[in-house]
Amino acid sequence: MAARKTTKKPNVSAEELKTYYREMLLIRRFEEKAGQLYGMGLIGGFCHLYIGQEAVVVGLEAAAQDGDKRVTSYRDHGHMLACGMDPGGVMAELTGREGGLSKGKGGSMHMFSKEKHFYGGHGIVGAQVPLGAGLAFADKYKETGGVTFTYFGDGAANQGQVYETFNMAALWDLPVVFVIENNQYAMGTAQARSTSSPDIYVRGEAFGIPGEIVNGMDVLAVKAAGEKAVAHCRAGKGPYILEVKTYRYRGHSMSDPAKYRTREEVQKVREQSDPIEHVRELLLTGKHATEDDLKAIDKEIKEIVNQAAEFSKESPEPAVEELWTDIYA
Ligand SMILES: Cc1ncc(C[n+]2csc(CCOP(=O)(O)OP(=O)(O)O)c2C)c(N)n1
Ligand SMILES: [Mg+2]
Repeated sequence: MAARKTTKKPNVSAEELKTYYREMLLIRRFEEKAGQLYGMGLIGGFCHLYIGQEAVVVGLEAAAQDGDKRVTSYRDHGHMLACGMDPGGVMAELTGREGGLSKGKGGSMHMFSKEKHFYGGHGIVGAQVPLGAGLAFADKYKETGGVTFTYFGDGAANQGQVYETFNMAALWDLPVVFVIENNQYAMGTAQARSTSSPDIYVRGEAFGIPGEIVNGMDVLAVKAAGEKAVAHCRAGKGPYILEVKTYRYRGHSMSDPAKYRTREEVQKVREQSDPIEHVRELLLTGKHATEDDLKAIDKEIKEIVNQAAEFSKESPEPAVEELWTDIYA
C-alpha cells in the first residue's frame, strides 16, 4: 500500500476537507456502532464492516454527479451512507426492523435506493459487476450522460463474469467505472495466495480498458482519480478501471476471528495510513480547523449515529403480514 504523503500541500478548500472528514467519520462511527449492536445480539446474520476503507467511497462520491449510479457487494454500509441514504434507515435494516430501508426484511446485504441510485448490496461475489454494466447500458441507451460506479473486491476480480463484463463494456463503450476495492484479502486469503498478478487493473488491457492504481487511504487521490475516470466515461470513451489499494481493519465479517494476519499488520496500517487521520492532519497543519472545530464535528457525528442506533432499537419488528408484500413471483 502506498504510504501517506502529507508533505505536498493539496489544492483543496477547508470546507471540502471538512466534508470528507465528516463523511468518513460518519461511516467509521456507524460501523463501530453496528459492530456493538451485533455484539449485543441486536443484529443477526451476516454483517461486513467497511472500517479502514472509508476514503474509497467518499473520494469517489466526491467525483460523482447527480444521477450517477452505484452498485456494490455485501460490504455496503459505507456506500449507502456516502450517497446520502438515511443512517437510521440503514441501521434499522441491520436490526431487522420495520423502519429499515427494506422494511427489515433484507438486512445488511439487501438495501436499495431508487432516489439515490444505489442498486445494492449483493451477497454473491462478483454478481454486481454485470449488473453495473447493465445500469451503464441503460444510461448510454437513454443518453442520460450518467456514469455507473461498479465496486468489487480483489477476490471478486478473479471471477469469470468480471471478464465477460469487461468485454461487453469495452465493446459497447459503456460509461462504467470499475472500482476494484483491493483490501488485500478475500475472506482469509491474502491477494498473493489467490491472484496471479500483483496488479489487477492491468487485466483491462486485454479488452482495451484503461486503468490505474490509486492510493485508497488518501481521499484526495481517490477523488482525483475518480474525476479522471468519470471524465473518460462521460466523453463516450467507454469503461475505466480504478484499482484502489485499501485495507479493512476488521475481519471479513463479524464472525471472522482473523487468524490469517497479525495484529501488528493491522496496527501498522492504522498508525501509518489511516484515511481519517490523514485528513485530520491536513486540516490541522493547514490551519483549516482547530482541535475544537474537529471535536465539534466528532460530536455532531456521534449524535447522528446514536440517533440511528436508537431508531434501530425502537422501530418495531415487521408485522407478519409483511411476509406477503414486495413479492415479485
Ligand atoms: C459466488 C460466491 N462465491 C463465494 C462466496 C463466499 N464469499 C463471500 S465474500 C468472499 C470473498 C470476497 O473477497 P473480495 O472480493 O476481496 O471482497 P472483500 O470481502 O474483501 O470486500 C467469498 C469467497 C460468495 N458469497 N459468492
Ligand atoms: Mg478483498
